[in-house]
Amino acid sequence: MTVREAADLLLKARKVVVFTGAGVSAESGIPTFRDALTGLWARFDAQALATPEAFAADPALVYGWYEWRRTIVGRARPNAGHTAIAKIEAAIPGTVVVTQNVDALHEQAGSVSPIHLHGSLYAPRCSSCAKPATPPEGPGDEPADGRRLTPPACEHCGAPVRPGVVWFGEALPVDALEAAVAAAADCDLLITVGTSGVVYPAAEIPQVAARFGAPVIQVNPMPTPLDDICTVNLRGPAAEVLPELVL
Ligand code: BJW
Ligand code: ZN
Repeated sequence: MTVREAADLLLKARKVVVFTGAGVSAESGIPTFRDALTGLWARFDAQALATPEAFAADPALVYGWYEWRRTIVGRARPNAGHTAIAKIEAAIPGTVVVTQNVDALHEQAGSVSPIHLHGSLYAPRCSSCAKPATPPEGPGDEPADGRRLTPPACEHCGAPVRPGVVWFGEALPVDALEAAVAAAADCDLLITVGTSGVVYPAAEIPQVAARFGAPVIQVNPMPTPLDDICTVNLRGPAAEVLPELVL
């Protein structure tokens, strides 16, 4: 199927779920996780940085790494892919954006209340009492002393503040996951953009839509394990393909 045939599916849809991963922000200059060479997990050890055990063992290493990530994200701007998604949302009121990303580029492009399945770099919280910590202002400063940065102490209980993201082995926010599953089960079109589809339970979202009979459009330059459930596989970068879908 071509982009035009995919665009026809979109024209007919009334309840759309747009499910995004790191690839949608790649052209904004934010590294993905699993792309060869440039992906974060090609250069850094996920077990040493993105697990609760890693934070417990070395809070400054983990906190500093996330502040470095926040610096990159804070300087990035939404690209034509984020803008096209906001355009879909404006044109089709029953659109729900579900993202695995911890940046805020969907919001900056005009998407209203995207569901963040894996949390946000802008929602730090206490690692012990879980109360929200004061969000840092503006882009983070590059941590001095390599990337290590001692986390601030919680103002309620004194425990270290942690990034408000979902690490491996942690449960996803229940409300977010339930809302995403419900939207996927109820939609009449799901568009999956820039995700490798290997991280669960998030990768269930497009599969739920397909199981409930909705067509699935995938936008990704590379094949993924989701290819087989997709009605249309559009192989290309999000910032080029998505604007063609919403012409
Ligand atoms: C472009 C592009 C362009 C490039 N345009 N596209 C079932 C089976 C096996 C394992 C599990 C399972 N169920 C659970 C697990 C364990 C684990 C898991 O899934 N592991 C697998 C990796 C093996 N899952 C978990 O641990 C989850 N928690 C959990 O299951 O809890 C259970 C529990 C229940 C109750 C109580 C307690 C526990 C949590 C997962 C958390 C994931 N966290 C991360 C880090 C977030 C914070 C941070 O930012 O550091 O989330 S990992 C990382 O992967 C991040 C992402 O959101 C996530 C998904 O990655 P994404 O977005 O797909 O990026 P990439 O890089 O993988 O792919 C990019 C794609 O873009 C590629 O396809 C490119 O081709 C494409 N692309 N340029 C369009 N221009
Ligand atoms: Zn606390």
